[in-house]
Amino acid sequence: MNNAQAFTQRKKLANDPHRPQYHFLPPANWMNDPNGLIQWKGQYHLFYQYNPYAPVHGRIHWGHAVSFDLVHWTDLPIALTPTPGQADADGCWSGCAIDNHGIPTLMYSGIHPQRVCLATSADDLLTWQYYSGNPIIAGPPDALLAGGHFRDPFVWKEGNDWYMLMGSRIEGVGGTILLYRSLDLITWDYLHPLLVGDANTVQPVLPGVMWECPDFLTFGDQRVLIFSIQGPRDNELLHPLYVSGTFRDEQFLPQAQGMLAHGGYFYAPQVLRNDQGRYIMWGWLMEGRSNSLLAEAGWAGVMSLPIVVAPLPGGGLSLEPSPELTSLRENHWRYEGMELSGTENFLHGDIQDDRLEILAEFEPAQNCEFGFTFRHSQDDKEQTRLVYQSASQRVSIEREQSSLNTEVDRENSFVAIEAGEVCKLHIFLDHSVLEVFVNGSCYLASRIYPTCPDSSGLELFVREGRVRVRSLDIWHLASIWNL
Ligand code: DQQ
Repeated sequence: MNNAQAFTQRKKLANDPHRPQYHFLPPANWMNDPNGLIQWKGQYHLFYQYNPYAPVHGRIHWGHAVSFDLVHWTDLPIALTPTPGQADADGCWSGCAIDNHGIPTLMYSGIHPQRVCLATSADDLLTWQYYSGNPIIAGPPDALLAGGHFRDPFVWKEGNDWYMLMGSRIEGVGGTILLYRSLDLITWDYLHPLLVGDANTVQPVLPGVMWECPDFLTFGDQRVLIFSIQGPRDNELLHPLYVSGTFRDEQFLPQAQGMLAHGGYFYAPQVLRNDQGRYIMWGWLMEGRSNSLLAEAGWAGVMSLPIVVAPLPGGGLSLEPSPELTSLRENHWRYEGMELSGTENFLHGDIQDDRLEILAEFEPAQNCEFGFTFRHSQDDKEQTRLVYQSASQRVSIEREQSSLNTEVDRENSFVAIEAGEVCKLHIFLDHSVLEVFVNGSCYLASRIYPTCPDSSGLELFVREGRVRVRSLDIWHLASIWNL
């Protein structure tokens, strides 16, 4: 697909009220995982799992886009296409990009069976040549009984050695991430599992029957392993986890762990280390609506906002929206020092907007519940609430009234937060996407599909007790597409 065709597809879908306007998503049809994130000669390259022919997961290609600023993206030609008769004939599944002494190299998954493939570029990532010896690894080590699950290579270099992590499973035990080593990226030695889960665990410590999409971050001596978890039901995508620890003598010693994202829609993240050493993460925001609605819409899947990941003392992670996003800010409303109690809407000026950023610091009193409603219709029938509840120490997204359409998800979700004097919410609403950063360390994402043309109201409410608003900034955000 060339740029003019991509533009035509984007323009055709531009007026869909559910289609996000400042998130990356493909020109049309299906997208899932981010792949091969890399900064090359200053530009950010984003590849993604892509079915260019229909809004369903089919014969997967690698789509490709590029950005100078992490915010605005330009479509580039499809990078990888399944090649008949080759190891990736049925699909080019997830993988990574590396700089092999100046040669841009993709390592990705062929399927049926799952195996590792390699491609290189001689024109700064624009076109890709498949390695003639593909697959470079034909499948998981026999002894593991991985049931053929062996995908999503993540590769990095330490000294003279290349290391590779593979998503896999051990039958009857749980998910696992396998460790390999190589000197030339072509011949690989299997070492051992880097980490093994327990699918039968009562406490959800390291759950899941299959782990996919590994990534490994280095913060000095601290390492952070990231992967996404499949549940026991067929194709059940649960959520990504992180495990912090150390990596010595090719062994990973876990020290702390946590959920990378809450809400059930953010999956298969990858992290890019930019030239300044900053780690920036994107994940796939899944859809929450029926296949017939997706077919009608003609598109499925959105990339999350770029999220800056940094270490916290004790092994936790700080998660904040990338500061580059501030370039999207347009109309601004500001409130400060307000004491709120009672039942009115405290935002004056009747803000009607489905493309917003909100940055708010609250001082909640004991036993209070307050929050925002988004995409609120004039008759109150449609609305989505983001609620802070001090008694349960939760921030929830209440979706039961988010849409009058019964073919879309409307369950609630929440994240448990630590008690504190201040609750900081950083919220991004982009049509059907709602992303919330709580206190700089929790990230919650959801999807909403209101139906009424006037479902665009924003309100601030208190439904129990009282709260002080230290500061509240609201911006309308620009679209990133010139359509
Ligand atoms: N999706 C890809 C796989 C990956 C899974 C296929 C995660 O490579 O394991 O599109 O969403």
